[in-house]
Amino acid sequence: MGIVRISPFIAALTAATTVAAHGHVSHIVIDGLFYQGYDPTSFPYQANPPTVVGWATSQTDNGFVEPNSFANADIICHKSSVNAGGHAQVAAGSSISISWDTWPESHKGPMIDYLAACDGDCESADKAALAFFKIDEVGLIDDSASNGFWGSDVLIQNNNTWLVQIPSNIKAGNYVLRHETIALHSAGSANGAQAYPQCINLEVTGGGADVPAGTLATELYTPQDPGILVNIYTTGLAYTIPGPALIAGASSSVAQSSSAITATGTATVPGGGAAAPGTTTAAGTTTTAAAATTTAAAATSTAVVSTPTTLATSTRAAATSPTTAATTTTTTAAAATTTAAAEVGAQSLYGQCGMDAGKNYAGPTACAEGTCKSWNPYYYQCVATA
Ligand SMILES: *[C@@H]1O[C@H](CO)[C@@H](O)[C@H](O)[C@H]1NC(C)=O
Ligand SMILES: [Cu+2]
Repeated sequence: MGIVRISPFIAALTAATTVAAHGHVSHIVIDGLFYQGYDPTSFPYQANPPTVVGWATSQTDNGFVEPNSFANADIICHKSSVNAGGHAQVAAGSSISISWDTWPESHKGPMIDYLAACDGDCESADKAALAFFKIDEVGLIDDSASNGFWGSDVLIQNNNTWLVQIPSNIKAGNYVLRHETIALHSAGSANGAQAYPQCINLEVTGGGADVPAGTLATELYTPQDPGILVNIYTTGLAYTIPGPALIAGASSSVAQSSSAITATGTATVPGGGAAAPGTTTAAGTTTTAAAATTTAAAATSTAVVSTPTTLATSTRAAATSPTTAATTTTTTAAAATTTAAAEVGAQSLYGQCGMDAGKNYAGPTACAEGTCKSWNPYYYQCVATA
């Protein structure tokens, strides 16, 4: 039993449950291709919302699924979810960058990712039959930080972006990616945890032979799980991430970093072809290199494909067609990275640091405050010096 940490912020944190502060996955990036997600705050109001890779939900308030609903269908892919109309392709072994529009710091908790194989197209899969297997998880990283330093804090520090690797050993095919954070700021009370599942349709190419066993989403968690009913405002907390164990071949987490956007991909619809209505089909380029380290927006293109068999090639070819623009932007981004690395030699407390912190990490290496500590080969962090 831990000692209750003195925190003047608890009251404020508990009150900070205004719906405006919550978020959703706004987009994903795969190999530089930007794919729009489902925006629950605007698409439900549109007569003809775009076909995207993210599942539709009815939670227009960016809300959550409560533990009392963990055995109901809402826990699968959020409230009243409906299959996404399209999917994105990703090679097994590659990483997907998942961006939330925002995330409140008070909503601390684990980051968890699952995949479920679809029997056929994920666009028409029966969500109640999806069996999810876990491919990454990050819970409580450091209990010495005030109220703990969690997977959700890593998300926030990485520009509200989470990088997840698709295991290289799973069989090629169609999968629903179930990306989730569970906010634990009120989880000390029964039914106080908040699950925010977000689903994306993927077509995994390459891969191995593994067909991991999965768990129905309605059986992933119970309201009494030690990782669900838990008071995080204690010291000495040993947090148990809920859900099944990671599958063989999955790493608990890969180096978190931003992914440079080089082009806009379009959700591929079953039978081949780019999603048409509502999607951006601008042929022009919008070059806006971000000032900060690793992200640069670049060319916009629309993948147009004709047959299912040539999907991969066609999509990739179309995506890389604005060669000049992409090249130009890459140069700009590289320059920006160099500048940033040169001028930011100091990371703030709890920020990511370290020379070897990750192959993709290009941020500050030293700490302005605290000491740079290695949590794992991929994540170094500035922690308070004892
Ligand atoms: C952070 O994310 C926003 C929204 O996705 C993006 O516009 C911005 O360029 C990103 N910043 C960095 C430093 O990656
Ligand atoms: Cu909240």
